Amino acid sequence: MTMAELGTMIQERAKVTIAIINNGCLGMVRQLQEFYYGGRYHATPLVNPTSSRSRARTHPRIRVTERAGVADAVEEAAAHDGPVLLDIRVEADDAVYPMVSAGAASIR
Ligand SMILES: Cc1ncc(C[n+]2csc(CCOP(=O)(O)OP(=O)(O)O)c2C)c(N)n1
Repeated sequence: MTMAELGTMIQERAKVTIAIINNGCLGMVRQLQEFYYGGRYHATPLVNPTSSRSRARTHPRIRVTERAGVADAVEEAAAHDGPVLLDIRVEADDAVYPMVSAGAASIR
């Protein structure tokens, strides 16, 4: 239901690249579970639907698993005359800052 633009870009053969910074989880919620709930992770890891979905619907899908591969992948995507999905795998446990804890104000 989300990312309907994937379907549109395939249908229209649009020369569009979507890059997913794929941490394999609901990162913000995972981070709260890490810092405030002792790393008791629940319902945050994702079997990422983008992989199977893109295999079925986009050509090509380029998966990047090493930092060194990013530049080549971007060039490959740019050279392709049509839609591309860049699936850039990153670590799940990289935290994002600043963070606002649950119930706190975002401005002090
Ligand atoms: C409709 C709705 N449900 C739940 C949430 C709570 N929520 C905030 S961030 C988040 C996880 C987001 O994960 P992802 O989109 O993969 O981004 P990441 O944090 O990993 O960068 C959730 C579930 C929300 N903001 N909106």
